[in-house]
Amino acid sequence: MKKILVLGAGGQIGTELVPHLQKNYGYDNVIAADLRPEIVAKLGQNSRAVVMNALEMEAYAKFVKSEGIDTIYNLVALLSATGEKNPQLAWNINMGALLNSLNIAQEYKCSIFTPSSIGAFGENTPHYKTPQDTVMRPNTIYGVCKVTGEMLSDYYHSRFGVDSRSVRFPGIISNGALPGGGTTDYAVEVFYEVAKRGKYTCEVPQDTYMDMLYMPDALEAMTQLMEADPSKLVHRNSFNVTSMSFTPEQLFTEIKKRVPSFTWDYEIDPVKAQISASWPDCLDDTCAREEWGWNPKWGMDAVIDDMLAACRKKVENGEY
Ligand code: AKB
Repeated sequence: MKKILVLGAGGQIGTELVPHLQKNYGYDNVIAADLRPEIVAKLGQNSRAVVMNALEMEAYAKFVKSEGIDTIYNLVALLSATGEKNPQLAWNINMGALLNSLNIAQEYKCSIFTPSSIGAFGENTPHYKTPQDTVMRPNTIYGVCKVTGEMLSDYYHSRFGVDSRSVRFPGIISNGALPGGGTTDYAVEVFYEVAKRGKYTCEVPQDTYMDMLYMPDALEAMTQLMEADPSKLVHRNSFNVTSMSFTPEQLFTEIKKRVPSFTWDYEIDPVKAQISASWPDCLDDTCAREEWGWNPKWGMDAVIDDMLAACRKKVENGEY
């Protein structure tokens, strides 16, 4: 049986990954870790939870050893838009947490999952059906960290035998915890704002295509890849995965068909505009499908219906 540590468990992915892992591997076999005591207190209501700073190597290693951890999900990261506000901090946090995790994984023979991102690509990458193996010259510090992280994780696998695996996440749409500091966040925020105010101001240009995934598919991607037969994996760090691609204007138009009173406008954030223009319009995820059976279930229409219902409920319950 696995003994799993989720680092950065209080974020958008972690808050839903922890219960997903508990369901698959048992409540007692999953430990949620986060830097922020107030978040850990909240996580502790539904899981084993500890305060941990992934940059403090000694305490991190001691914990992994004492708990007999054999699988690490390293979700620690400053996202793309926040990263541009403080590139040095983004590098220190994103790479520090990854390097410590890889060294600990090597020492204690843990498997390790670290998400990469569409942010690993840049403006010179082919934007349509972006191949698995292609030009990777990102224009953000977040992307630089992701490409470096992919290469470092592959290096630890080939050099030290560490079982490192990863997917390149597009924007993840979810209704658990709000994302923070990403370029794709608009595709989550809009649902909350439709439910609360009936209107939304978008910072990403109206005609910018980006890939998206719904959280249930993102969770499946992580556990499915971590369970995949290693002999079938040609790639490891990292796989393209996607289930839909749309522009803000297309998303808002679809929402309006369901909520006729919904209105929106644009106040473009130049940083988000530049970042989103440099990212792929749509990925080719054939390798993930062929090597470990990636097969997402959620398309745009079903996601919109589900998000509208979930966010309405949140507003009714005073949770947003
Ligand atoms: C971001 O927008 O920074 C993230 C991502 C696509 O990696 N959601």
